[in-house]
Amino acid sequence: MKGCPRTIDLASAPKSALIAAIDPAGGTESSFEELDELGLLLSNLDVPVAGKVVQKRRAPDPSTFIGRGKALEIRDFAAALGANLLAVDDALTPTQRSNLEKMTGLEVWDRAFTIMRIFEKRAITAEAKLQVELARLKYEIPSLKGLGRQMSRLGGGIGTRGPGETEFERHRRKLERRVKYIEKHLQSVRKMRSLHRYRRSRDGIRLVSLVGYTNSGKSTLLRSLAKDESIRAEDRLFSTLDTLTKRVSCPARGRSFLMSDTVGFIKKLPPELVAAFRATLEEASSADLLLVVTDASSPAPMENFEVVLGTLRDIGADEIPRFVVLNKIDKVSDEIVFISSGLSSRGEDVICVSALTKEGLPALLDKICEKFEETR
Ligand SMILES: Nc1nc2c(ncn2[C@@H]2O[C@H](COP(=O)(O)OP(=O)(O)OP(=O)(O)O)[C@@H](O)[C@H]2O)c(=O)[nH]1
Ligand SMILES: [Mg+2]
Repeated sequence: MKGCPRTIDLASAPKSALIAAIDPAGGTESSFEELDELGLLLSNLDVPVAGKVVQKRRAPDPSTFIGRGKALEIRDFAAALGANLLAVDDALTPTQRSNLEKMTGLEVWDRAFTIMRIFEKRAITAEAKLQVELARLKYEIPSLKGLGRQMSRLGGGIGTRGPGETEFERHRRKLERRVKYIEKHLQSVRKMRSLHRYRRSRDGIRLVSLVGYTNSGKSTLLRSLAKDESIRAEDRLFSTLDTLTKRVSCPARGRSFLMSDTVGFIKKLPPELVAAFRATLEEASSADLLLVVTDASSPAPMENFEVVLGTLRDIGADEIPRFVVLNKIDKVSDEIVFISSGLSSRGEDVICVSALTKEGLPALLDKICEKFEETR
């Protein structure tokens, strides 16, 4: 049933995708590059990209997003390439998605849905699974409301409810009950976490939180600093979905503190996911110090840093003292000076490291301890 929550069936996952975006500047080189990240998101779901489409438009078309003519072109392009999925690098309304599906004959995902599928694939713990389910329900319910209204027009006379509406309404109410149940459960997780934080702060234990773009090297940094090889770090997006806290020692100064790793950020992170992961993200927003881990070797480190700052603002963590940890310096050379001076000129305190080769880590540890000694 189109528009209903789509359960994940990896066996029937799309075989190849066309990716599309609109660009007010007119299908420029950079708008094609923008699509690279959507391609990377899809490759994390093992969906290869068959082709890219950029449509020059000042604003999205309210009913088809990309425009009717372009949608029909996409239908033919997909048939020629054998693609069976259209992924759009933006948020689609339920109407846009359903119209695009009808016009192209393809399954249609927007960027938020693509990101949620990766989260679904990565979620292992019960808490992560519940948080992803909550985000997915919140994302899907509005499209059911639209469909309920459409169905009520079929078969329903004046003042009566159509048979379709009754069915959709019943389904929607069931999903809303599930939302309430999950929210109640996550509320108790938040209370428990808040109690732990209260005890930690009462006992004078400092907490450093690692935040940053996905795949920037947060888990690798925690693994190196906490000297714990069991911490998983992988070259894939959203590897970490749960908060993991470890003790880190600074032998030179004879002190230690806690360091926590958490879920990574990305451009246009769906608000439903940010809201659902509140219990996890609160660990970052209650830290004494943030390390904003930034991948110096990524195609757009400054842009990624901006995205992270935006998300920190959304979760109320932008006022917490922070250092920018410019990571993966073993992979770059001249760019480091350029990026770090760009960040410093904005008033950021920058430290260059390689979490992998451990270059710069003693200086980072020292700087953290010095900061805590200043504010004792
Ligand atoms: N060359 C190099 N690779 C690094 C460095 N730090 C991390 N990596 C690699 O980058 C990839 C991602 O590292 P993670 O530590 O999993 O990144 P993350 O920020 O925790 O990613 P998510 O949990 O997915 O958000 C892995 O393949 C790491 O080996 C570094 O300093 N140098
Ligand atoms: Mg990680």
